[in-house]
Amino acid sequence: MALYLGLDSSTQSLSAVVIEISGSARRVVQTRSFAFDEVLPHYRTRHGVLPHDDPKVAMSPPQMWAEALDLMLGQLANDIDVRDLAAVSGSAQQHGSVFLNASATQVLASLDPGAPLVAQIRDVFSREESPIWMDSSTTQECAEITAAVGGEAELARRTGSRAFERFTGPQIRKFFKDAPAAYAATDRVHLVSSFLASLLAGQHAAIDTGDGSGMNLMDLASSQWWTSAVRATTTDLEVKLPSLAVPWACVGTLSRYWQSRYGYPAASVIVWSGDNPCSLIGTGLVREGRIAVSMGTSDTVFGVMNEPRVDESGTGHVFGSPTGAFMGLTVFQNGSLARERVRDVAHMTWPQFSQSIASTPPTAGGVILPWFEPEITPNVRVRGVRRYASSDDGDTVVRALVESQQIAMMLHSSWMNVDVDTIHATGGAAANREILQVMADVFGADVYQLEVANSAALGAALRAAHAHMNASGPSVRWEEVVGGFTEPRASSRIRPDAHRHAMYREWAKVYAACEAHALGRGSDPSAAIAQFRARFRDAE
Ligand code: XUL
Repeated sequence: MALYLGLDSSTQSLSAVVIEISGSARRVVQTRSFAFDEVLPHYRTRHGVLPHDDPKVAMSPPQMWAEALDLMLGQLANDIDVRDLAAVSGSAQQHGSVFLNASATQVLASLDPGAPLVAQIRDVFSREESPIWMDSSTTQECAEITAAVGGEAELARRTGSRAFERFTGPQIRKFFKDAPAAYAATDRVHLVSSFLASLLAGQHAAIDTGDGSGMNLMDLASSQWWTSAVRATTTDLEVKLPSLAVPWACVGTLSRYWQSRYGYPAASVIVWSGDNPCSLIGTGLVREGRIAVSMGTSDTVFGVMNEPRVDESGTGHVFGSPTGAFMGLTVFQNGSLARERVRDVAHMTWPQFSQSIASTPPTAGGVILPWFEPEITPNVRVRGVRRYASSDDGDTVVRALVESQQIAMMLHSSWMNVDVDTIHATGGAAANREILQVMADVFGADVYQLEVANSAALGAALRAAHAHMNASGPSVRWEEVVGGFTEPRASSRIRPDAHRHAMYREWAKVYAACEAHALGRGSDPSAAIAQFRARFRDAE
């Protein structure tokens, strides 16, 4: 019997999933999760983030992540017999950075199993607080890096994304400018993922190409650091960056600390990755054509791409996929956030919200651009809801919102150029089958509800299994590894209605005209709306 451990260090919590794969037998052996605020209150974080006067600044204490890791591995060793653990890997929030001084190498290599981890690593940080993905304070640095590498399009083409405030390169540049002495005392700049892998292996771990592509520093095509971007970030960053590795690389074995303190074997430590690449595997997306739509606070659309196609509009991201191919990711800030606001204004319960969708004809409510908060996709910096051809009737407003959100997801993920046949829907709102019917009709694809609780931790466990099985025996395909863990229930399938899909293809053009108008890039869409109405008057 072989056990595989996947960890997920997210913004707010640490989760673990232990799976067993023996021949055709597959099962989840143990899951555990705890919130940083609750279990480690002495770090005084709120939802995992340190309070700060400047709303643009978002920092977390890296010692908290380390202490959580120690706690989790201790708990798991109590829960189950960990002697059969063959490999461990992990997932972490993307983009966040951990700055270590030169003492770290020696400290990592000689951790004493007799004392808690966190007490031993207190002095290895050249920066006590780590900037995380919610930080948006580096607009100036984004502009400087963009200009130095020859513009936005070039940066996106080479690294997979234009410069984003939360990406690691602009964050490193800000530290370099604001705290030159502390930057000079930095020996290694890790990502959250490679920092935690280093703690497990007792030596500096590599950054995988999936998380490396969230830095504005890696050349996607060659999977190497891109010298122009590295030099545009700081003068000497190349000597401070860890190496890059393929997503199935082994970065060491669990060090003596974990073995002697908790009884773990010398299991392989597989390079960690970002939460989005790991979720790709945890939701079973191992081939092009299948995408996932995750509907949480924000909505995200992601899927495998065989080629590193880049979003010309500059809002989507291309990351390396754990399969060795690529993944596209598009984030919509106003997801459940908007659904909840509309539901509250209409004084509805969720069942009533669903009933409104079911009882209202398609397109009857017009178009709603639900920018309750600044929107990432499309890029809208000043919040404000925009409505076209819509009434104040609660039912039609609900239908219009859900349709508009789905059309926005379809249009703004089309840069991935993936012929979508299957959608795996996850996140809280995926429980709502009326929303999923609109999704199926808009995309013209089968939609399945996916009931994976922690797709990033599961994805990390599956990555550990895949890497270990391929290194120790005949090669196994990804389908075989994820099989039995990530299939949605066949009975959850929702089929598209061909007639409604044809109608939405036309309505999507109306939506695009409204969006262009709202963004100041197009003329009044009234004529497009009237034309559509004339054509589909008798349709429903
Ligand atoms: C992706 C992103 C977030 C983080 C935190 O670009 O910023 O999804 O990975 O989950």
